[in-house]
Amino acid sequence: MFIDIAKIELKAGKDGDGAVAFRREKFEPSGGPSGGDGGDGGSIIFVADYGIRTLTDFRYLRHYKAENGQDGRKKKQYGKKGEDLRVKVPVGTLIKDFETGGVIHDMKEPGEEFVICKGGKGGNGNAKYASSIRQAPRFAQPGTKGEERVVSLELKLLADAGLVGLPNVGKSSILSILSDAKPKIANYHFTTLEPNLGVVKVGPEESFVLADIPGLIEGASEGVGLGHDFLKHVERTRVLVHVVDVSGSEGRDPIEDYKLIHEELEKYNEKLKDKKVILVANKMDLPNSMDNLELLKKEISEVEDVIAVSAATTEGMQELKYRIWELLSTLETDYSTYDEEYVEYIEEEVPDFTIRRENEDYVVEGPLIENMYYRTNFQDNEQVRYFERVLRDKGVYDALKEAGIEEGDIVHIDDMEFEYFE
Ligand SMILES: Nc1nc2c(ncn2[C@@H]2O[C@H](COP(=O)(O)OP(=O)(O)OP(=O)(O)O)[C@@H](O)[C@H]2O)c(=O)[nH]1
Ligand SMILES: [Mg+2]
Repeated sequence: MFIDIAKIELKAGKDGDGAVAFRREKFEPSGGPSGGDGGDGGSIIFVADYGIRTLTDFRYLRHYKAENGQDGRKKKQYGKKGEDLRVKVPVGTLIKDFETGGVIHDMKEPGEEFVICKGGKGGNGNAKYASSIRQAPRFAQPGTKGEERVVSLELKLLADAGLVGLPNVGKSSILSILSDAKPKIANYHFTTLEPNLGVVKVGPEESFVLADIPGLIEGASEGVGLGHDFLKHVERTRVLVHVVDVSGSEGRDPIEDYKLIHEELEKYNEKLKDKKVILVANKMDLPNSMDNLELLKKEISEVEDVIAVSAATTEGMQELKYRIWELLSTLETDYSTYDEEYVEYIEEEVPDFTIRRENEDYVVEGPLIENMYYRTNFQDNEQVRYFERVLRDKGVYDALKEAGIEEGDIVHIDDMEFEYFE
């Protein structure tokens, strides 16, 4: 099985901080608190899209970041929300936690959206903290960080189109020109012993998977030669790219060759005869090819198209690429997701704070502390009191007591030290 894998790093937007502001009005000299809330940070959202067939692009673009929210402003104006970042992934992509390998989500529904990283929540402005006893709050809530994650994307690659034909007709040569694959190419039969898969890029976001299987010979459907075992790959493709040596350089007749392979395919699986076929007349650079091409076109009418190419000069290769793509676009995608047993991803609860001992002292850490701490002005008594109140409300004091703290012990919060008093 061929699996496309990409590791990417994602970072949702941080929210904007709340604002501290006071209204100044003619008839209300003291003014009221008017700081607006910060805008939420943008989230990162995966979108399952049929147009994308592989994870190739994720190997080059590894970092994704959604926009930050803007800070709140005066006059209760909210900060602007950060723009969400939508990232298209192929239908069937498995999103795994990079560390544990656990499956976070299976993008199996076309068009489906999944929020992988939530943006930070906008902080409240001081207007939100006004109350009958605290009429002029001088603090605003800091915003929280956006989620960050490292994930791996995995996709079982299924070939969209399969190259079939007799040995030595140039299948691997064609694959090597159209795709990123580097198959072995040589002038003898059965150079290719195992199927090769390559990703063919068609546009900035469009690509398809092309497979090259070992050459087929008469009796392949009954197991003669090498091709038989690999015909199952061909069964699952949507388009067959049937290659013949149109020059007949090995003393063969391209029309007979086409028929021979066509019959073998049909014998192997009845359904194969219903597959759309593009007939590739390769080796156009060699003598006799022009005449043979005419005969081929006249004789064989059941194919979608006959395309004359030369893998040696690359003539016609672009046309072939677009023709395969065009045909694929008209056909339903028969995707299937991973069938492998997979490990469930268990989300780790991140506690608001943790307490640990460092020698005789106590250290309080965690997102709650970080978020509060970096926006509190410790010169301002009111803000300090608010900070303390949040610590108390969130259970930091209780937790310290539980950890055995006593009067006069030292508590570290970030780079600050406090003496503990009841
Ligand atoms: N002159 C000429 N030679 C070609 C062309 N395409 C392929 N060849 C040559 O034909 C030989 C066979 O090419 P491969 O691409 O290995 O053929 P294949 O169909 O993959 O062969 P198997 O893997 O053995 O089934 C090589 O020597 C190629 O260089 C072409 O368009 N013109
Ligand atoms: Mg080959």
